[in-house]
Amino acid sequence: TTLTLGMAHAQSPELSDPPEIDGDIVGDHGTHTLRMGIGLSENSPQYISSQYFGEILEKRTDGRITVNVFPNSQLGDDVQMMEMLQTGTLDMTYPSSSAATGYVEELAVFDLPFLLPSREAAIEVLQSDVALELLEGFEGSGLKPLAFSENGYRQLSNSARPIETPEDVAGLDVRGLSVRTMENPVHLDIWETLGANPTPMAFGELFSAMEQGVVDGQENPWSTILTSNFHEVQDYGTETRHVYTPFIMMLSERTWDRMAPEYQELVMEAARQSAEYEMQLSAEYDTWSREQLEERGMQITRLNDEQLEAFQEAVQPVYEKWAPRIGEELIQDIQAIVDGSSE
Ligand code: KDG
Repeated sequence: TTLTLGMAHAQSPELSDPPEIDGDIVGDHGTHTLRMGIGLSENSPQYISSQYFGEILEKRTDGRITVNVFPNSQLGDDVQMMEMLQTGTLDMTYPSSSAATGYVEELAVFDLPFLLPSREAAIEVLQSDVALELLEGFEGSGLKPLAFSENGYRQLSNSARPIETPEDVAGLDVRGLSVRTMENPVHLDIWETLGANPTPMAFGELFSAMEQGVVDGQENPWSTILTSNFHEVQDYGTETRHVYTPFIMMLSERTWDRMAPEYQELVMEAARQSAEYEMQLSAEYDTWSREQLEERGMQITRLNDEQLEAFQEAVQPVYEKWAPRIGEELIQDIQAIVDGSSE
């Protein structure tokens, strides 16, 4: 299929079809039209899987529950949309876990650099009791978390210069790279520790900030860089894979409380199925997006082991600073799962 990526057309990767929607039609407990706001574009795995979520609900309720997905941060940024869920002016949103640390501070564990060495380990962790217990931290916030899925491995892009080492980030004879980060204290710390000038900013403002040179660069997965057309304003990429960010699919508790138990059960099941599908799409998009970016002229640096170790070493102080606040035990629990998954 050909997807229109902003101005550029691109063949999407060979995407897996979503699983068949089977299961009985649930009983008639009234109708709900769920409004869902997300930050990424219509071409993103986040959007495609959110549409599938809506299809499951529509089919299994014979059209009594429908979902309208609003992409491209058009209803607000992650923090604003979570606040809209709390007041009941929006039914669903799908933020990065990094944007939700104001509600559950321990979610910042996922912002620790180089914590999750592989997608397999990341999926194990996200499906573990340790991760699910983190979601219990939303209790009483007005936000009902439904499922984790994959935003993915974050990569650095910029418009100033090729970046191969932490020294390139700091800029010994030129100023440090100005890098947009999510509004998250650990991410700010990572880039400060690397000698950059970090600027926290909502995702929806990022393209124009790069276009106007307000920031030199940003960091997001390749599929986000491609499907948000960042390559139009970014010449250089570096495959740092410095953080693996989860998404959290969430529902307003006010909406949840208005639903019959049978609908609630179906929403949880549909969220789990669509999150699983999103993780599959995100994996299928990852390498393909990097190749597409190179085809569109982005000069991408693939770090060798020595260069990667230099970045891992340079950000070690971030662990020392944040581990006590996030919780040493939680970090050890996650690392135990990571070590177990590599056996
Ligand atoms: O819907 C998710 C986006 O709004 C955002 O969280 C994506 O990783 C992201 C970023 O850099 O803000």
